Amino acid sequence: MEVKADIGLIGLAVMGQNLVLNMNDHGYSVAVYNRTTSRVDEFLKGPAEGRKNIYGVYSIEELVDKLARPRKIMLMVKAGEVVDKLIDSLIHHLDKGDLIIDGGNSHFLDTTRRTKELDKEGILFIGTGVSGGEEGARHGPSLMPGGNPGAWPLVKDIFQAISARAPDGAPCCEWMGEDGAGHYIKMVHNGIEYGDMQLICEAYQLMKTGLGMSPDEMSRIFKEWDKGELNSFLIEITGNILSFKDEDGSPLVEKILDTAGQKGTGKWTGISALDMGSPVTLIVEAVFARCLSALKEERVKASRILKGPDSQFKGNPKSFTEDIRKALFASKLISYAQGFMLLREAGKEYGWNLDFGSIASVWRGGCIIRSSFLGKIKEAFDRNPYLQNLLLDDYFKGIIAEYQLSWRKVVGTSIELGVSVPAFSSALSFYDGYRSDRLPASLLQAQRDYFGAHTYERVDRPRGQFFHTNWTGRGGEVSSGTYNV
Ligand code: NBP
Repeated sequence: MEVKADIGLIGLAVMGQNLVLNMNDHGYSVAVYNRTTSRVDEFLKGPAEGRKNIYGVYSIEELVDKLARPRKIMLMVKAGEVVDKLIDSLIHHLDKGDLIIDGGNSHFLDTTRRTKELDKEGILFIGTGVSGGEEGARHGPSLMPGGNPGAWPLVKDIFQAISARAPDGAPCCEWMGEDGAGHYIKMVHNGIEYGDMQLICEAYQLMKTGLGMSPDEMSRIFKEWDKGELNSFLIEITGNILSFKDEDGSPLVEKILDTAGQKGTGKWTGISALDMGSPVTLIVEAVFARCLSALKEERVKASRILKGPDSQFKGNPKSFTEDIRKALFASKLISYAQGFMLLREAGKEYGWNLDFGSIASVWRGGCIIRSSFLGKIKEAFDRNPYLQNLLLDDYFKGIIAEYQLSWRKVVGTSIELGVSVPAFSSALSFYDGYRSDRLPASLLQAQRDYFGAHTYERVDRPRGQFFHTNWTGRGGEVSSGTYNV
């Protein structure tokens, strides 16, 4: 009898190839297919050479035929239309109960649509976040699967076997929730990654322009920070990047053009936050900081025209460096608090029963934002799964209380020096807004009612009663129900 493969994979680019090798390392047999079929041969003769149980196939029909039932087929292809086209060409060959998994960076609403459409055909669907890039795919990614819950038992063993392990040995892969939940959580992961990177860059900029430190000095500082509570993949690689030398022996980082690229998941996170009215200020600032960096020519021109203060710091550099570390940690905490606020809103909006401790747990290893800090977040949600906001957890509350003077000093000093720190400062502003029992929105509501008769609620009347005032004596008494500015 012909031997059948445990799982099929379509898309032998960098992610697909490495996932296949990873699955094979864990004893799974994999049938592999790629649109450009020469890539199948290149893979079999290259990275997969000498391995047993990796089978190259050259058509969709051959792939389907090679799989044990219920069939499991993972797509690792470019996100978007390609995924729909592949699903269309697959479903005619599949039987009820077979499973398609999309491991690309698909938009969560596409995943929700695909899950529902395929469910009608009796085909199971999973949209899974895969984080950790090439290295993660090869040796253990963080996996965030969501979709049709009936599909999870079919791949749980494979997925948990190939995923990264957290420091306590737990697999960095758990079922995230229905429909697009897995891809949503991966999107927020990427948004948080934008925030983490921007915060690190602001610390770097302050040390560089404010304190006049060399890349080697900064590298030592980041390596030192990596030994403490900031311990994380991104801090670690920043330490390595800063000490990396170009061929002529000078720091490579100084030769890299300061215009940041982006692929869109940070922007998607911001759009989702705006859609749901969730104040995820730090991630959005991080996206805008990349946009501002991209205006290189305009900035160079403006730098010759627009004047700022002297950017040289005059105080004690050693204690200010420690202040920067504390500002970075406190701001990071705000970023994660906002990220989990967004997840809570999304859970309500889309009807997902999200387990926040589990989300923090699967991010502890394999992915770009992996850090010791995520262990603390998991512990906070373990202590109280209904925790409304991470800032209210005793551990995090204590950190902010202890660090906020340094944080304020860093933001204030940056403003005095004219160093742009949008993430540090928006994090602090969010903190001050969140802890305010009265915001100037009272005045704002008055303005809205003044010019547009939008009405307001009063502190001395029950919620839900709306009032309109004829502010000028000229307007009428009619309030607006539709005109919203
Ligand atoms: P790419 O995103 O570069 O996609 C290349 C693959 O898509 C190739 O196998 C290509 O086949 C296939 N493909 C294309 Br393009 N159009 C196709 C079509 N019409 N029909 C069938 N196949 C088609 O590969 P990747 O960087 O390995 O990423 C794969 C997925 O994983 C993406 O969604 C990506 O966003 C996501 N992801 C990537 C990373 C990362 O670090 N790279 C990390 C996490 C997630 P061909 O060889 O015939 O052109």
